[in-house]
Amino acid sequence: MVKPLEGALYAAVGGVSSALVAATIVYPNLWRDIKIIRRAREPTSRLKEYLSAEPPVTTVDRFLHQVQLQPDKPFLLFEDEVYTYRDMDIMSNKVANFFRGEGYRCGDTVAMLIYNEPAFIWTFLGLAKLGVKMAFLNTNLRTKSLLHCFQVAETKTLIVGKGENLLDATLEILAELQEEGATIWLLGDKVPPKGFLSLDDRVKGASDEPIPFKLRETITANDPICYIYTSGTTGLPKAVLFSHRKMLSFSMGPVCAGLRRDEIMYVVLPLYHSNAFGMMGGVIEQGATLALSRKFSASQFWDDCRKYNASMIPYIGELLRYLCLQPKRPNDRQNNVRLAIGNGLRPDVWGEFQDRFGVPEIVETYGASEGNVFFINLTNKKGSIGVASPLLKKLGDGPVFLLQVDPDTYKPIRDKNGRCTEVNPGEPGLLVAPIADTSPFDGYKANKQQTDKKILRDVFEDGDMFFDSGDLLKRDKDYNLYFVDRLGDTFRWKGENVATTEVAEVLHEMEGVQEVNVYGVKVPGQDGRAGMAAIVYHPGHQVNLPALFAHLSSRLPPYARPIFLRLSTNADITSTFKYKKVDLVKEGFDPTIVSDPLYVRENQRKTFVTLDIKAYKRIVEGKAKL
Ligand SMILES: *[C@@H]1O[C@H](CO)[C@@H](O)[C@H](O)[C@H]1NC(C)=O
Ligand SMILES: CC(=O)N[C@H]1CO[C@H](CO)[C@@H](O)[C@@H]1O
Repeated sequence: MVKPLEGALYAAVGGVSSALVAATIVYPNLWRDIKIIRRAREPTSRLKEYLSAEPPVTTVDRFLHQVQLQPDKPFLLFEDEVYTYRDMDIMSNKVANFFRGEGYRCGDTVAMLIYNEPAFIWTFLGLAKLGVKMAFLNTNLRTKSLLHCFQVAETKTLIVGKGENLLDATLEILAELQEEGATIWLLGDKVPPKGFLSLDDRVKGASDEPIPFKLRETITANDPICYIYTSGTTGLPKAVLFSHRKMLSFSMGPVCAGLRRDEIMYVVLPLYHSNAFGMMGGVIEQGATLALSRKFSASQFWDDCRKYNASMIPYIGELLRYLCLQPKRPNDRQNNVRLAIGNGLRPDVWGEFQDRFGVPEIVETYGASEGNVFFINLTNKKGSIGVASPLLKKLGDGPVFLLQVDPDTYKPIRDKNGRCTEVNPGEPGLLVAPIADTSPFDGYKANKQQTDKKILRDVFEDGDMFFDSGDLLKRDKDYNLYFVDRLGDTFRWKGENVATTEVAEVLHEMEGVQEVNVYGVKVPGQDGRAGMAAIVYHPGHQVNLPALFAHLSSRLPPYARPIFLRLSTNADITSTFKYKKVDLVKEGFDPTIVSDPLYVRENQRKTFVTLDIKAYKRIVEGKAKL
């Protein structure tokens, strides 16, 4: 496990040696731990150095350092375009000078709604050169959720990237944005519709003079570099304060995994998520090259890896699974990818992926964008996300704990003194990490209530404070950690977190809906959970399934739209809802178990159709597209 660690403790390990040999007899995991320490030591002390400088060394400083060192080195490959470090520097200077002229200053915020494209990166770099923060809006969001994300950022500026969908999504909320007095910039050479201004023209004409450092010299390590949105345990997405400290620690992930200057990392995940954004930080940190795709295409993926000569690929679990589901091709193993790094890889895909595509190493990490824990598997334990051993703890890794939880309430179990208890090896427990100066929890912007909800107090003694990850993990007797599941009101589907309460809110807008309970059900052969909505209608109400389908499609991003419906007239499934959820989840979508009528989404026919035993079988056998 590697966290924002205290590097000095690692340095101490170098000198000790023979005494430790004796220690392996009593502590058999010693060599493993030493291997981890070796691999993490250098990046860890680098991180510490950056953070302790005043003002701290930030990602922008690291970028400028690389520009000086290797201006002509390609930094970004996108489709058939190549941008060197110098190109990106010039473009970002133009962006910065333009916004500077418009009066933007250190501490201001600009929202951006942009797919992966070069402009994402130079706009980010340009604004960061001024110390202006960005709010990265999720390009899947529409209407109320999108507007909400813009509003919490407390900005008056929105930059919209290329792509019809983004334009449409913005047009849908244009009136509300204008009411807030927002200026809306459009990227690309399209003539902007009424209400939008063209940014490219302005930026092209701007000066490319370097930006004086003093414009951002007041930045501290805990200031946000950007806001990244997460759908947490309740309702609408929350804006995570993604600090410079966190950006630098995330950047060290690929560094720990050995990313070299001469290597190319191929990123297909959206840059507005912390995962891909942090990876880009790693590329900058090492002065390597980033190959970027607008979006993920399973059939195109390996051709692109070959085209770019990529040697490192970030993933989320589902991504590697989709690659494995592609028809086999004779050139599957012809690629230069030596390492995949990411999170959420399930053990059943791990081996298959490595064998089929000949990828020698997988580095599994764990870390939520808002969390204060970050693990990285630097051992060799299939399926493990990292190690939290007593030795590593002593050497400066922040401690983490797995707590017993009540399966009905999803809350930690407290003993008669109100204290929590750790689980035994092999048992799933709630991951918590103490909140400290070196592992702060920055919380969510303008949402004290949600921030407080993620803090667990009086866990082992009065007044202590822990970050509540909301994730169930287990550890084996050798202190390897394994991800088990997300707890409570969110579940993962297609690599995104679905907030059940947000889906429920949208369903409640439909006429005739009396009660709703949204949860995720396990589907064999699929990662995460498929969304299911149990709905109770007012007595006598006729359900209009196509209308329900249309409503969900217009209000929710694709991954959040329920796959299954369970319609009931029996109001008492709601009276004890909280506890009932556990049973509902258990019953799943099996029509032989569930007595209420069940329906499944039919995207082609734009409605829900009856889920009978035949349809159920097709899904379980992996023959139906969900
Ligand atoms: C591909 O990248 C590797 C480094 O990962 C490098 O050694 C090799 O020369 C590159 N091949 C080509 C054709 O550029
Ligand atoms: C960096 C590292 O050692 N990663 C390992 C994580 O676990 C897998 C599964 O055994 C190994 O293949 C990786 O090498």
